[in-house]
Amino acid sequence: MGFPKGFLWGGATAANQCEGAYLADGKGLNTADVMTAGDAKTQREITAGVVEGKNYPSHVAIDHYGRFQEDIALFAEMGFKCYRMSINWARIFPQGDEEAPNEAGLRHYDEVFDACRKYGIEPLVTISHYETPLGLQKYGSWEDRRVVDFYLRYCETIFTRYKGKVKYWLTFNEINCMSMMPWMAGGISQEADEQTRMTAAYHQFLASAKAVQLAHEIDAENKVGMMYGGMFSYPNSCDPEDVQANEDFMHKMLFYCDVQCRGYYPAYKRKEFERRGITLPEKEGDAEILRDGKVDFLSFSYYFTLVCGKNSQALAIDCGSMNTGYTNPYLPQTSWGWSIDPKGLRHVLNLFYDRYQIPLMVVENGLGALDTLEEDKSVHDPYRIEYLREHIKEMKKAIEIDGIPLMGYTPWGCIDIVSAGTGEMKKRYGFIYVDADDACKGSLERYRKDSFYWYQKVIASNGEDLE
Ligand code: BGP
Repeated sequence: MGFPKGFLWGGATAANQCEGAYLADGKGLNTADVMTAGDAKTQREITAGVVEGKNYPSHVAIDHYGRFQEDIALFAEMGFKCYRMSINWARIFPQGDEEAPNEAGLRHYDEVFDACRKYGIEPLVTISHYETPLGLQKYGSWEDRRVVDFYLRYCETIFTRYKGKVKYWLTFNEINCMSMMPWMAGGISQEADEQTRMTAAYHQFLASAKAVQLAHEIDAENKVGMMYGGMFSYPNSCDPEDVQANEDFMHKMLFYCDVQCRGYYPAYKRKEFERRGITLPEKEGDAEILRDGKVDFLSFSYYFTLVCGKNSQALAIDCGSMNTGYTNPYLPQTSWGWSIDPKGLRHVLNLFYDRYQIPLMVVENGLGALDTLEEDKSVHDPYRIEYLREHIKEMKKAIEIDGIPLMGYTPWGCIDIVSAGTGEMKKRYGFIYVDADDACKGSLERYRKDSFYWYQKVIASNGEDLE
């Protein structure tokens, strides 16, 4: 019983949140590079280009670009079987629309993947993780169908270059965030209307479906997944109106999974578009592309659950947090107001498996918290161990009791990195502490937290030893 042999225990990062070196070796600007740091009460600012004197966390981050050998050695010390990371698109195509790739960028990731494989760590590569090249703004980014072809040129380049080194891919990070954070999700204005956001999402679905087929053609070993940003809610009461309102909220999110796992737009979404006068830029042959480009597995992030009801607020992420107007009185919250709901993870695994009957992977989970670096450079984070332990217990039940085919688990921010939602370093997730403040200033030295040693035991025992 327990976790299957070969379960992909590991950890996750994203290039724009850890690499830094934002202009090194020919890299172009991406959407993250013009987002300033904010905090739990101050929205990150999106500037037109880089403005002198403002704090852009992606520019230095934790210098994973220069320190990846040391970092991957630490991941290997924990016993990682898998490292989820992203390729920074603008390192490979600096403007996004070049004919030829940037060799220096390709060489960097050759070295990263060689380092992983040296330790027997499987890379799990997010092709686009909130890092759309800023150069694509000249086309209106994902609103323009030509960006589909630029994305596929990028995919063909990396699928071919890293054939034999990488076989697990994710097409877009949290693709459903196009509805709440279009700038991060695809370089679409935060003020864009629903028609624009749905047009951009449509093009990303096409791109994802074509990438799945291309990946299989280039290497039959390739497994390509989608990645859903964990928006899961419970109805505020058994009042049928609350139940319906919750269903409506979940439909707004789950349709992203329906399209990529079933291969077509669900009827409830088509009807909504009719009511709202939203039209999709569908062309001859598109339906077959979506049908033939279904993903091999579904991956998702899971941090919290929400509550929705008949008086829910509009769908909106505010300073990195989703506020529906309701909170769950049965659940504690983190310092950033995210509910802590381990049992919800088993519920969600069953929701997805019941809906799609394909393998699943939890590629983000973790506790963002204020950690303290002690005089002796130790970090005591029992709260993080507790959070992860309880979620791992629920994954185990999903496997043992519900028969869910769970592929792996890559907790988020396996090393302290920049928060996407707030741009802070102080919201720490890592098993490894990084000496950097919110301006990414500090020694950048790495220190093992107590959770580092705990997770090492979890992996060594294949999830049996959780104490
Ligand atoms: C998800 C992103 C990750 C990561 C995570 C944690 O939305 O996929 O990039 O940032 O959220 O959120 P935050 O960093 O805002 O605490």
